[in-house]
Amino acid sequence: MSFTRRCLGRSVPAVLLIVLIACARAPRPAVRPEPPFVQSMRQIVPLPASVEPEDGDPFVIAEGLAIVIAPGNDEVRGVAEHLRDLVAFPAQPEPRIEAAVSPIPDGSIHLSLADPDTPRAPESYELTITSRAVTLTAPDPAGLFYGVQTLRQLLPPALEHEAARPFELRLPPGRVADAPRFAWRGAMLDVARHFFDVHDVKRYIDLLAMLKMNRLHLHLSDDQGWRIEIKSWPNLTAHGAKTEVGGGPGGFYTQEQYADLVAYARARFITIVPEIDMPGHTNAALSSYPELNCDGVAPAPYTGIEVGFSALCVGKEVTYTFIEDVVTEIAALTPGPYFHIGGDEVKTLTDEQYRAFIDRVQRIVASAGKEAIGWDEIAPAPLLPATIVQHWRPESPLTDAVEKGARLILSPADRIYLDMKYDVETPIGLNWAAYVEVRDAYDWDPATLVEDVPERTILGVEAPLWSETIAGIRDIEYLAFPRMAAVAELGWSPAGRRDWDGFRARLAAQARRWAALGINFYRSPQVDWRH
Ligand code: TNX
Repeated sequence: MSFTRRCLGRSVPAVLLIVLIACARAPRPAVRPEPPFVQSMRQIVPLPASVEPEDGDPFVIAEGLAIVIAPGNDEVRGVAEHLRDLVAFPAQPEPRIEAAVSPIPDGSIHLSLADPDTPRAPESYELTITSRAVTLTAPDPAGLFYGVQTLRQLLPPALEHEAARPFELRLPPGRVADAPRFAWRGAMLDVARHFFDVHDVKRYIDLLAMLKMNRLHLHLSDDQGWRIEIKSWPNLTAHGAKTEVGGGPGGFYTQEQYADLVAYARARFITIVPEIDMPGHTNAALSSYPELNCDGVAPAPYTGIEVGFSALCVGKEVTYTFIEDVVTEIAALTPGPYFHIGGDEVKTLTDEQYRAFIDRVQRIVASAGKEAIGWDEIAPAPLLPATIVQHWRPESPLTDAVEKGARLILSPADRIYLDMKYDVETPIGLNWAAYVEVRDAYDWDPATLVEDVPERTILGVEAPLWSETIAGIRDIEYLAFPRMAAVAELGWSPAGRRDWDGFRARLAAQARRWAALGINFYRSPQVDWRH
């Protein structure tokens, strides 16, 4: 029997076989190189404050491209290198980075810090593209970095493939003037319920940076595992890191690895916010050190997903020695100004005990030179002026926090908890707060979410990704994308300019780039991904 018949089965009629064989032998059309393709300026996510596309010729990135910068600023050079790596053609000379020359030579990309005497919003940028040159100006290196992220979305998606690119890179002419709405555009990753290694966290950082996000909050401890080396309390990792939900091997970051993550994020203008959750969510610590328990008996490690059963012994002095050591060691590795103390879901303490504990721990954090952040349960406790409250429970009252002058981060669980399933079919995730489709994540306004909370008290938004049900970067990507793009836009774009239909269309235009990057994103039926 012929190969074709064996493969297709005995019942294939002979006529059909002839047609199939003829087609297989027909000469193929010559492979044509991809035509030079120019992206639209109207597809940028998050939506810029102002976009003015122009008619005219594109800017062509040719061999020998120069990226021109003012000398003497390492962060600006870092941004130029990031851009160079993005546009470098494999197997061709790298674009040059040159010290500023005047006038700017034709065919170059010019990055410059704006004159400090002209006031501009922090992290803002202005980008002008003509067929002659690209100029990007910002008041700070972060703004330049965000301008480069905009440039990235104006380059062909195929650029993201690591293979050689046989076509020119073209940028559409026009002007973008842009600035973020909120200072806090955050994501939180729970590395405690399941552990994610340095490689996975760096990948997450790369994806956040692309969306102009600027905070990554790491939930470093919980009942199921302790994830950062503390040299003065070594059993936290020798014992407390070896578990995770479902009984997997767990893991932890050495202090060197944590410092490496902090530096990697910083080079992408992302501040790491470390969280040690307390007094609850502490079974891993309690299991590692019997003296932290009121009865002096260490509980067994925990690999389930219940919450609220554990608490540090708030009446013992050793508890505060422990906290001071932990906070001091982590603070020393963390250049960012924040330290998250958790404070959520404590079911075994009286209100009085809880409030006294939160009061004392904020002072420890302040002595280590950091501003404390806590989940919204801390609102009724005495708060230091610098303390930030993170809203998460859809019904939680925030008047307490606002009256005390606290700044707020908004993470409403029924809108931007990325561990919520999209719908009943979603194979991973939880649904205690809601099913959260892309539109639910996008279609609300931070300024009107909670009554009587003025916009000036809102630092911004943050999307937590709890990891009870997820185990690797593919799961992270599936739950985070596309909803992270919605969160980025809530945090970045002016309220009056954005709407669901516009977002939906711009989101669809991201699909090719995300696919080229290998992102395992959820193809929500709410978005027409073919565009
Ligand atoms: C609530 S949000 C928690 C977490 C869980 C999460 C699951 C918060 C402060 N506490 O401990 O992982 O729900 O969605």
